[in-house]
Amino acid sequence: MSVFPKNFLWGGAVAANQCEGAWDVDGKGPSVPDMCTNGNHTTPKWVTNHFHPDRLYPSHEAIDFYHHYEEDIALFAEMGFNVFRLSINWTRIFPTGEESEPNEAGLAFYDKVFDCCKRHGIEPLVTISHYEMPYALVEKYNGWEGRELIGCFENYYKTIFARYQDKVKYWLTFNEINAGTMPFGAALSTGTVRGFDGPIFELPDKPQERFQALHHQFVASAMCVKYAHEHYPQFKMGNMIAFGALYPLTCNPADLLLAQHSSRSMNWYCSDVQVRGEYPAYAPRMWKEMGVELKMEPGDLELLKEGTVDFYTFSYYMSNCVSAAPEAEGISGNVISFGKKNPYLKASDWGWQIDPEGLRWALNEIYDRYRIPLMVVENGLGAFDEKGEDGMVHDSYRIDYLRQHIQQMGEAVKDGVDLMGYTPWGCIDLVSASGGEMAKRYGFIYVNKFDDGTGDLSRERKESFFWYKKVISSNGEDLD
Ligand code: BGP
Repeated sequence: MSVFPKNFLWGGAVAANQCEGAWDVDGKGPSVPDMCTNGNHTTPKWVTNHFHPDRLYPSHEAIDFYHHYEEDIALFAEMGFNVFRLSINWTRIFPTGEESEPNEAGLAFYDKVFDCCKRHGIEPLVTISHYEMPYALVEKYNGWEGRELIGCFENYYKTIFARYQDKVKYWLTFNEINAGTMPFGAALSTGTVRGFDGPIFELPDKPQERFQALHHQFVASAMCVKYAHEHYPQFKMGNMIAFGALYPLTCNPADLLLAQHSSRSMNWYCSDVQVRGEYPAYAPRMWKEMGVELKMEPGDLELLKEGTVDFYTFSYYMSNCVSAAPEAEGISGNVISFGKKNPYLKASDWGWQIDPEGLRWALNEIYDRYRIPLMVVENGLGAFDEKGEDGMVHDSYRIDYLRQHIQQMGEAVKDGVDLMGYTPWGCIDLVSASGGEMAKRYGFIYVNKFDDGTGDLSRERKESFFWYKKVISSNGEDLD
């Protein structure tokens, strides 16, 4: 007997900016990722303020989901997906974020995508803002640092809610909103990168800007949830957090306190606001120690209370250790791996420490804290894939990773966690968010597209495709 509920949502996840391409087609405007160059395993991507003619901008074509969505969704259906997490590209609907009328061609595209999902019996789960705000709003307001963004976002969600009210039921406001608590989040999430032109690692760390921007995102998210509850009672509104399981490296109480502090600032700060509807008790000291002074307007705190989410979603890839001892060995990796080496775990080629049991732990921690339904909306192994002699990618390493994580989700369900579904990341190969590369692949479906921009974009089933199909058809029981 499967431990997963009968109506469990099984599927996969993508983001518009990482898969669609067609960056300037049918009236779309440039977004922040459209201004980012490619990078690779060792060289960071750049965030640019103008196009460098000698550089490659991977979002411009990506895997061209814009023109391949029918084929791709048919492949998802073949695996048995009953949910597909995708995002709407804000700049297809409002190219600069401030038009008075939406771009009809952009709206029509998502009509076609949602209709296609429906034909295949797939429920869309839509992220309203997944790392792709209009670049024009960066230039004008320094992204979400500007309070004006709340109004721009309001026009955007009201437009898409009205248009897709009969096609979409599950919505997430901001992807990995807690990215804004970390320096790289300035480029990925808060858009506080006005004028910056350089490697993502060299972004200046400006907590004041990021935390002010986060406040605006919290208010915008709460307004959006409140509006949805009032006008579209059939909608289910979720948040989305990049959950990093953080362990004290040793039993030294100093490590324990540091782990608690880091987990608050990275994991709980944003979801405490979005689920409980208020800033946590530890927030004022955190702001003070970072030199942050938040500007709030009357009514903001009430709004946060009125716009709490119905379900909590998160990405989970790895765990990390923290240590108060500066000499403890760190882990190498890219922009979002940090912390200390866990001697009990192995890491991916990108330094992400693989920890399936950490997922069970995370699910229990989150559910104990909030007691609302949870969903794992990203999880997976970014790896170099090679085709075998038979022309197929035999990605047993990816199957192992996913199998172990699904087993641990099952344990969490047995522990009593209310888990709605699972959408592993990058169900079809796409551009990596942190590295801007194709070589870091997550998919069940291989896409012939490479870091130098070449490739005919053809799609091929990997071994994991057939494995995941079996997992879904057995409702998570058959993991062999
Ligand atoms: C999350 C993002 C995704 C995604 C994923 C994998 O942070 O929500 O957009 O890309 O991580 O990360 P990466 O692409 O850097 O491997």
